Amino acid sequence: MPPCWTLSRGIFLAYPVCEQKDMLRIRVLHGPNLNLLGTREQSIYGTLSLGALDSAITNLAEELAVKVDLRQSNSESELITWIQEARKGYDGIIINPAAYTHTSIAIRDAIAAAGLPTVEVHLSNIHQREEFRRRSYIAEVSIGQICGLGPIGYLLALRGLYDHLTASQRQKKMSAPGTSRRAAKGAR
Ligand code: CA2
Repeated sequence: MPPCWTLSRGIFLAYPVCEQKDMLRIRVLHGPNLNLLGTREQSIYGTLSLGALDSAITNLAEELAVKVDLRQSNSESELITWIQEARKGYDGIIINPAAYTHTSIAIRDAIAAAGLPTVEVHLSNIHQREEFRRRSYIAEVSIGQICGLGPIGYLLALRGLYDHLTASQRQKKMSAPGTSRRAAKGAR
């Protein structure tokens, strides 16, 4: 984390931007077998390892001053627990549920219950492959789905979710009682 400090109301705060109270927090979840990225099936999933993909996501998150929490699991139950827990302390979710995309009503229900803006990501184009991959239980509870663009899809998801969340933050500030349009923009 680069040493980055924040200026608030004319005072330099003595903690890094990554600990700012109002910093957006996004949980990024990778589903089953994605720990194998870069080792097999490179013609479908590419050559990048999961570690390298996570580093690219972390770099962009730092650029956007967003806190990301990255996790991978082969267990449906663990993914569900992480989605449920995200309700406390996270603003949004990016998820590649991998094969659970096409089978898991439980993950779908967990996302719906968490009520957090969620973006579904797939490395491959699930609509261009076997018939069974076209069905996503996750799409209906997501604000968007990105597929077929490889690892860049995660970065686009992060930018898209960031835009979505900052737009809602701005809207909340504008509609807060006693907040005029000018005041919400920070005008004196
Ligand atoms: O394209 C995607 O990202 C998928 O979510 C990947 C899943 C697949 O079941 C979905 O239909 C689409 C599979 C992940 C398996 O990842 C591997 C990576 C390297 C080697 C073997 C498997």
